[in-house]
Amino acid sequence: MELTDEHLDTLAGLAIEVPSWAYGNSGTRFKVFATPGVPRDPFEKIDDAACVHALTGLAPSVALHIPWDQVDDVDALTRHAAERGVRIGTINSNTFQDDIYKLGSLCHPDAGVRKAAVEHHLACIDVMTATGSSDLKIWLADGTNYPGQDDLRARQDRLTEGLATIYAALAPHQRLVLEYKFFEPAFYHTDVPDWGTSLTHCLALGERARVCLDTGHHAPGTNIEFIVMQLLRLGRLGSFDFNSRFYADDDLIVGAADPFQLFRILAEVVRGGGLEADSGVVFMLDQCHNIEGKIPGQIRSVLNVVEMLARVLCLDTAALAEAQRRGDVLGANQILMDAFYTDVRPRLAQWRTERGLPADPMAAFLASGYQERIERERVGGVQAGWGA
Ligand code: AOS
Ligand code: ZN
Ligand code: ZN
Repeated sequence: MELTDEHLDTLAGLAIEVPSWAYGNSGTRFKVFATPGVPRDPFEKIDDAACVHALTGLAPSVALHIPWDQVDDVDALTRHAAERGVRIGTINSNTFQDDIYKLGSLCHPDAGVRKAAVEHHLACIDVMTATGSSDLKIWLADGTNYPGQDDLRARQDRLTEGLATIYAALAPHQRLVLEYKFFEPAFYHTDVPDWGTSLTHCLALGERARVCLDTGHHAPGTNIEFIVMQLLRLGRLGSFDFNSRFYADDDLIVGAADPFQLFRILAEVVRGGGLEADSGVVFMLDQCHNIEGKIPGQIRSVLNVVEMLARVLCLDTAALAEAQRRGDVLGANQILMDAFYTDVRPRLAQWRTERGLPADPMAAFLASGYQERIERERVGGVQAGWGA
């Protein structure tokens, strides 16, 4: 099927949240390469995010990480975002960079460390209230490296208690989104390793607790679209952290490593109602651009998501359902593959022009002079995570 006007209306409602940390320098434990022009503070990260939104029309909000994006005047940052045509989105907590968290945070054996971790989350909720953000995203680096190092079950009990205290502090319109990850930085066990564990905690917490699915956080070969289907079916998919991976948590550009996997994931999103306004599913990027340009990396990511979603919308769902009913194995598969192989790019370029946007946002960025200007004006930009 071709892209219809109705499909394009659906795409116009798409909102892809960008992460503030994508605009700073990042790297591996071997080396962080400095990129000229990277932001010196959270205000400049917002500026770069606004540039991505201005060129794509699909990235209206920016996720912050606290304390990386902590500023003295949160109201000023919120106003700055509005002036630039974007808003502040998900607030990500951080209990993995301070020495006290060496053995964990909410699961730590010491009650004093657990208290500090809870207090950090309460401070994040204060930021949410000031910025008007509705989601608190918790990704915990908690885990152990050696069997016997700590009591696995006691750590779950501590986690339950800590999360309950944080959840109780949320305002009625605010949500807690719990991200899982199968390993790293801990290598023997992780306290929230999978969607089952995250979901179990969310169900215990209440209606406003949901699972965050980071596409890079699964063992190789995991059927991620099945997890998407199940969480949507249960009404507990809170957000995506989109990225792609070849090996571990690579945080590469979404759709770069395995475009077909992104198609399959988005097909389940559409099938499960995840695009509906009331679905409560936030589409966020969680990426680092270690060797490529930061802003072009984000533009490419936004375009990859919209392009793959457009292909999903080309799926002839009626024909697919009929083929499935007939038990036509190869026929059904072909209908799905036909959608995947549809070239939607010319129509999307035209659509952007119709919306007053550049047909080719990447080319428009390169021609805009923005990169040259920030390279001139910003000296001493920061490493992702250590700004402000
Ligand atoms: C960590 O692996 C998770 O993906 C986090 O969502 C995120 O990448 C981190 O908090 C940002 O550094
Ligand atoms: Zn993530
Ligand atoms: Zn990750």
